[in-house]
Amino acid sequence: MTNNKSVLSWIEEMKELVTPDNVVWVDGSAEQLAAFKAQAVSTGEMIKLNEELLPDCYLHRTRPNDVARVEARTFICCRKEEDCGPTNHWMEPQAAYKMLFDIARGSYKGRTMYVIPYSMGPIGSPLAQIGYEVTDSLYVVLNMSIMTRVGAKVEEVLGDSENWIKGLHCSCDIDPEKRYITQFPEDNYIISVNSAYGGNVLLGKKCFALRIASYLGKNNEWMAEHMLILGIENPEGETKYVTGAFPSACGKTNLAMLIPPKSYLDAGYKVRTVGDDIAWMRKGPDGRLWAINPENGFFGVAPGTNNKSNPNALASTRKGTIFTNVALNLDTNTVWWEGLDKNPPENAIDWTGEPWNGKTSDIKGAHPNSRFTAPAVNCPCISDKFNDVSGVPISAIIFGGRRATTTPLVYQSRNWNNGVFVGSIMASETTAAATGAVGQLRHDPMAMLPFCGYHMGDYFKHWCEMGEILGDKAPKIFNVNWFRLDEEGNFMWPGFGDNFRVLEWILKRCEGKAEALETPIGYVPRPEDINLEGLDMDIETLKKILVVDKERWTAETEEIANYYKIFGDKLPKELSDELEGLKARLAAAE
Ligand code: GTP
Ligand code: SPV
Ligand code: MN
Repeated sequence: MTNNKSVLSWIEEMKELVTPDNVVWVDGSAEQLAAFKAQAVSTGEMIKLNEELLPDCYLHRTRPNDVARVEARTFICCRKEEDCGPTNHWMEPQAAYKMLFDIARGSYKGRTMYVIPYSMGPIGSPLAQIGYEVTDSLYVVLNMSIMTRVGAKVEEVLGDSENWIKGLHCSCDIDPEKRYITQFPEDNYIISVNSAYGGNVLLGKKCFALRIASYLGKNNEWMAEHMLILGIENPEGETKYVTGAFPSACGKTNLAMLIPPKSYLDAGYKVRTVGDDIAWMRKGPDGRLWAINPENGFFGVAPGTNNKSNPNALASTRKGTIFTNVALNLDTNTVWWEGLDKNPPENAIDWTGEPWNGKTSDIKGAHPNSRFTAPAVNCPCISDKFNDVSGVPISAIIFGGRRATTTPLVYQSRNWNNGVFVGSIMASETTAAATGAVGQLRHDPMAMLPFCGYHMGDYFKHWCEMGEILGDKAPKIFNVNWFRLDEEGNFMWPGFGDNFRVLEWILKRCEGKAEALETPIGYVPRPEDINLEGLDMDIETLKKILVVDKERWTAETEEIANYYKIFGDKLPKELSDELEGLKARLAAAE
């Protein structure tokens, strides 16, 4: 426990508000964690899985109405409504505090208040930030203990500083009508009530590391992004790092842990994972952009994860992992989800807690947004720079979405501002990671639509400013799309490990060693520039997914012009100029 006055006085305030029966300070020790797990098992909050097959692993089920982020109930509570912007929901801070404190008041009665001191980023990194989360959920405590660095060491580093983020979580009745996920960027404050689903309640993750941190970054020349970070080691032993921003459930975890095709492995290429969801980046002493992963674990999508699609992710979940909303195999006391293997259990319990026969049932055993919370140290390909306080230097930034048409497999932007434009016009089909319809195309600039803690127009401006700060040392910016469909609705690109073929072209472009065609949208590889060795794919299909279709892109520019209107005079001139440039190049094209 700390002597920090600002911490102690806030904890007192919280105690008076939520009136717990007792208070437990999370110290991060193995003994305390073991006791928490035993307690969660004794109350049924978690189910202990087969200790031989899945040592120290647990299953948890949330309420069926509480399985994903709720964007409609997520609010940015800044003083001026105009600072929140058209893509966020706003609540006036004083009114919000009152309403939320009314919901929170007395809600820990008969319960324990857990106080979690945590660090986002390696403890002691100049890029790391400290938070306190108060919660009445052991599930939250145990997940935070995997996803962040928790405990006494964090408090030592904080000392008596007032520079930390407040987070209050109250489970209440898990009432969806009273569910609110709120961030107060000007007060470094987060309040989340009536949910127990990861993205809504692991307050270090989206609430702090993206919404609050993006605001902090804007004011202090750094960036908090919804990005994976990976290292690619070439046969000469040099490692280059790239980041990638794809919307929720669009392939960050998969790309971050990919295994290159055999010919590359034989040649000596290796991929190393630094992060799978969030990157904090700032200019380093050498002028380049350096990134850290503020997290300490992976909160990954379970369905579709298997030994072929992502063996590294699967291996990461074999010990010390919490599974949420997957099926329970009663014969083996292990877990199962759609796409794990072709052998669903017959004697099982589905994610809602009902008996389930995977061979005969036509309902799903696992929720489409079921997740694993796995320690990063479990990952067979974790980078040796994972805990490096300086982070890693970034050579390329990759944007990407889920687009059945229009966007080619890969293209390179013309320069930094054009790259910011490419990020700003991202559109992607919605997924089960948030509540609401799935498969609907929507704009999701830089994959930050649900996560930007301030006005998206100011965010675009911040990106342009970072380009000025970095100058000619700025990473090159690319866009990818693994999700092009043919007429029958099949993916045209094999994806997963074969995405390495695209990464190779990207890195070569950064070094000036690969050819490309200049098109109106940017530089696209010629079909022969992508290595298809060992892949059962004909060059005609590749040609099709590299095409930049003038008519579709002309229609797209009209769509973008329309979308840009919502930003009003907050749209940076750099981006309206880029749009005009694209229109002109399309008009001049054959
Ligand atoms: P969040 O954790 O929600 O931010 O998601 P994420 O971006 O890390 O997504 P993840 O890597 O877990 O991918 C989610 C879904 O995309 C899974 O259903 C994958 O099977 C699918 N996916 C990932 N990579 C590819 C790919 O290269 N091709 C295809 N077709 N599907 C992919
Ligand atoms: C996402 O939805 O982008 C996630 C999962 O990474 S959550 O933590 O729920 O936000
Ligand atoms: Mn995410």
